[in-house]
Amino acid sequence: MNRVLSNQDKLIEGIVVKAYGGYFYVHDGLSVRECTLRGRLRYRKQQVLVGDRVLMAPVQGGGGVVEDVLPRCSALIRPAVANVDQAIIVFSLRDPEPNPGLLERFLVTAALNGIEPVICFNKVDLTAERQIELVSSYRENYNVVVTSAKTGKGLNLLRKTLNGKISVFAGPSGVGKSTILNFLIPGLKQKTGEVSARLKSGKHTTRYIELIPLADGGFVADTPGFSSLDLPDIKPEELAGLFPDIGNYQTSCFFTGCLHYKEPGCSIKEAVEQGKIGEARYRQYLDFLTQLIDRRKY
Ligand SMILES: Nc1nc2c(ncn2[C@@H]2O[C@H](COP(=O)(O)OP(=O)(O)O)[C@@H](O)[C@H]2O)c(=O)[nH]1
Ligand SMILES: [Mg+2]
Ligand SMILES: [Zn+2]
Repeated sequence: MNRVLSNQDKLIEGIVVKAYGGYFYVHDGLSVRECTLRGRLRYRKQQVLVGDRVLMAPVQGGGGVVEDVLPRCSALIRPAVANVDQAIIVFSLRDPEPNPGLLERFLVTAALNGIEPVICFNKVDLTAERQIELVSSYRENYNVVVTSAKTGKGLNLLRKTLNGKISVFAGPSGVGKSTILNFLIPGLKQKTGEVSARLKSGKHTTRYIELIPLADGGFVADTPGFSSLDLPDIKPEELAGLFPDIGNYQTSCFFTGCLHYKEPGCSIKEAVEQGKIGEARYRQYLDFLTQLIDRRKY
């Protein structure tokens, strides 16, 4: 079979790990090349983001030209990273105490962005008996890792979870995100134990996001993605699909616009009554649902 030779044959696939000063730094599995963009890419509405998988024409001397951007699987807005596979949502079991409402907002936000959430319960060295129940309740529906950045417990499992994927860390401040990242990425030296005064005052610091390659493959965004957040703008009828335990319970009332609230004969309410869907999760669902409905009234 005759194949038409073209420039495409010389292109190398890589991933943008940093964008800075008009250059795009592309990791091709072996090295990082400083690349410019082919002209037509510069004028696209959709910017090339860190995390984008690209086709690059290498240039002698180690540089390259980005010729094409491969289709994105996802794009986060803050931080602006494309193709994030998973969000490691870190909460400490103590100091500070976990805030389930905030955790649920992270989970729903990740689902909305098409990003797989992994819950990391840190500071297990400080844990009290009563929190074991909390951990196991999330285990039913989510990938959960229990860690201590102090004793090292669970961190190898966390490392395996990051393998081959693009991950961002998220979670409130003080839970141990930086300590964990420092452990996983030798030489990173993130500041720990202090709450940034600038972040507290609500100002955004200009920060260049960078993907750090992990020794076993995969990348971690060098800065925690988001630390506190509002419930995103979700259509009330789409909310149930973002709760895996409720959304996986695909039954007839999903096709009739049922909000699983006051509707008679709702099969989700039935499942809750029969103990097939956890009551706390259902209450959380109703709490978010009423917030979303209230928003639409104004
Ligand atoms: N006991 C205990 N302390 C931890 C653990 N992980 C982090 N810390 C401490 O918690 C504080 C906040 O950690 P930091 O990594 O800065 O949290 P971040 O705000 O989420 O980045 C620091 O004083 C850490 O030493 C842990 O697993 N156990
Ligand atoms: Mg930190
Ligand atoms: Zn229903």
